[in-house]
Amino acid sequence: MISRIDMRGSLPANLRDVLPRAELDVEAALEKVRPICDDVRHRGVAAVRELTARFDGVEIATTRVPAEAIERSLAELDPRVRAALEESIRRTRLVHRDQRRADVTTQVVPGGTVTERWVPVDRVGLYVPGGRAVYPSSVVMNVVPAQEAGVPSLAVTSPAQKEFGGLPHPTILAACALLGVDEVYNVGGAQAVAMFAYGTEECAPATMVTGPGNIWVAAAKRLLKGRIGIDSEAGPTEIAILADDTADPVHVAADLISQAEHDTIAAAVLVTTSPELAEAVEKELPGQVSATRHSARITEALAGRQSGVVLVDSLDDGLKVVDAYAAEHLEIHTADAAAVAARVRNAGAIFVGTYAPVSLGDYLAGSNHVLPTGGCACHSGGLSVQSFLRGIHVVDYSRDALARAAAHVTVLADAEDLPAHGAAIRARFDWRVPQTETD
Ligand code: HSO
Ligand code: ZN
Repeated sequence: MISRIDMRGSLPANLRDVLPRAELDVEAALEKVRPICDDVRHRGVAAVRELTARFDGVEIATTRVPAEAIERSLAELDPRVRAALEESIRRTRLVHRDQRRADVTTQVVPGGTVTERWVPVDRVGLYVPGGRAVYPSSVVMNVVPAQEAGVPSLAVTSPAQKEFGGLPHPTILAACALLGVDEVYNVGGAQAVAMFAYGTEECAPATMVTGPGNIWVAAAKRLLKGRIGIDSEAGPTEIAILADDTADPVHVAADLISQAEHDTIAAAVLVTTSPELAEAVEKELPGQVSATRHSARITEALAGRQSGVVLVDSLDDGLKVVDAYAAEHLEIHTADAAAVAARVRNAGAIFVGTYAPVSLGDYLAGSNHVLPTGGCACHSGGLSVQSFLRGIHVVDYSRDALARAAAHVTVLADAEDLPAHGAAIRARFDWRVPQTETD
């Protein structure tokens, strides 16, 4: 059901290349997405409506979800789902509120300061997947950090669903209502990203778009970034588990399955020092898989070349492997899991020990579940308040402070053959370079 990769003996030099990983050909999708984005750019809402009919199979009269529909979804929401969403929002808000950075002023020289001022982007479009994956939890994970960053204008979009009369899934609308978001669109796919990038008659352009989506959303983000800010291009979800012989195979199997449930191309990777654990997990998987609803999808994900059980000689090697893999989610099931977790360098999020499974993080840990996939965790972090802020350097120098910098600036400007740069300083001092006093 899941393949094995034996790395005992010595680790391969090209670790990153030999580890199982899904290949998502976003480049190939770019060519298909380009005409879609151009169409939205030139024909606005008419194009969005036609594309929605073509790709989502539903005719929509308008792209903006009416306020009554949002309110109705909340009124009709199962009270248990409402309570769970409210607790998810509360915990996520607690964590993200603490992420807000203070502005920092550095006194560089007497009379010369640089302040880093954190300013939220003006307007964000938040993409929430629909279709097979309907994730109201992703509304929480996108909206809360944007709100805590102080973004003044915020819109959510999620694909039109045929069975809900062309509106997004009602639980998504209800989650928007709980978060106080009243600007919601029933648009999905590449056309949603283009709608936010260019704006339409019904939707003002946004400065940034965030949130996970399918390959078309990822391709549109890649195509339009620059025109619009983006978070990472989300790929299929991944779980890696680093385990030793203290791990419980029942938990390990359950957690691998839990993320394989997302997609036939989701990745589940176990890295272990214990051949006995590997065997026990392999034995445990089929029973748990067949007992669960989406067993066909999960079987495909576990059997795919993106998933596997990796055997290593030592925890040190295991750490090298998980660092090379840079998983979206990494669970640590070892003795002294916290100490092992502290040594990890690359992961979107780390889940420590038996009682912190990824599914807790997906909904209710307080952490964010929009995380880097495809190895991007070696250079990027997950969605956070910081994702919606820009640090603006505010430079404030007095006449004296500039005078004391003038000689160095002109020397460097001349060294770069940019004499007008130096002249801009001299213009303030009767076209002379003031003498630099040594402080
Ligand atoms: N594990 C997914 C997020 C999610 N899980 C939403 C359940 N719902 C990607 O981090
Ligand atoms: Zn999940």
